[in-house]
Amino acid sequence: MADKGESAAVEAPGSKASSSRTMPELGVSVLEHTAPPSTSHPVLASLHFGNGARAHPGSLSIRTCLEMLPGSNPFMQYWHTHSETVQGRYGHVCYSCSPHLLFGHVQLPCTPSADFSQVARQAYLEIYGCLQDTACRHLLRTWNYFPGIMLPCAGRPSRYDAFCSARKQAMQASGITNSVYPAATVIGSRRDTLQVYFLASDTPGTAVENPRQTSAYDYPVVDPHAPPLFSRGVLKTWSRHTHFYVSGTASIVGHETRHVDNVGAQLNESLNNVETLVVHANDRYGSRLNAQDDLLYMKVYVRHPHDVSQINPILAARLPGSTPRILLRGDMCRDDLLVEIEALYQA
Ligand code: 3EB
Repeated sequence: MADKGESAAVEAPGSKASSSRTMPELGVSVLEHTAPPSTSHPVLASLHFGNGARAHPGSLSIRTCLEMLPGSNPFMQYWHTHSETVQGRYGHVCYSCSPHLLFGHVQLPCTPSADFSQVARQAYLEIYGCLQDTACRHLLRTWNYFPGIMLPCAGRPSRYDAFCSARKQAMQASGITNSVYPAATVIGSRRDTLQVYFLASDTPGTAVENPRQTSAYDYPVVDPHAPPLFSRGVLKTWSRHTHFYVSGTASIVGHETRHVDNVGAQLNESLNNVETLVVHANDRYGSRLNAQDDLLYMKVYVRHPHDVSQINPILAARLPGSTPRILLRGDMCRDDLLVEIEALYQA
């Protein structure tokens, strides 16, 4: 495995002679929020968006702390597996796991006056502690939401910068050295909590970087103590599915923001970035993902709610009509970004 960054070219996912005995299964169903899960398989976790969504009893149930905007199909995501799941707690982390898979959730109070660096460090120390405790050591995907993302923070330019530093410190303190960085989303919320939820496994995924974008961990002129340690995408083969977890993706080409003050052009550039990433995953790692047909959902984070009138027609033009999408109000980690997207591909 590469020490950091994009994984070395490997045999095609799925071509390995791994028996299904050793290969766990993870599938995701996206359903209208009132419908019950259509599978008899154990539910690892369910995710809810918007206020009307209901919790699913008997598994980890997570409600995203961001406001849903018009143009969303309200939906729930059920992450299901083949083996029985158990629920547990590690510090403030609530998790659901099977022997090979873990979905976790941590929420810590985070007021405007909170020592944010300390809160973020605690969250990630507990996450890595939880992973070591359960032997699902490989973080595949994280979602991170907290208030005041661009607020100056204890000598650092922003809480985002402090978050990157705290994440790295916790990683080092936990002895994580040769890890594939997870795919990640980091978005500013309007709630007084740091919310992190995450997927981990006992086997690593494959990191995929975007040829159109500088790898975030190699961005120039960032504080060497606070690099954004995430992969553009993580590819993971389960026994029956291939998943491609696409990180929060914005209108950044190379390392520079494009289309300042033009939300429509930013969205189109972000969609171009995701499509390029899928093509690159296929070319380099042998996945056979269709950028349209295998898109399970797209999430769109919007800084200014009034921009949805420009965003929805572009989504209608570029995504299949049946693809669930959800628009959430959130702030990006650069002042000049107006929109950011993330995707989950399942084949
Ligand atoms: C970017 O491309 C936009 O710090 O984990 C997107 C996804 C962004 C994840 C992170 C940051 C992170 O740099 C910002």
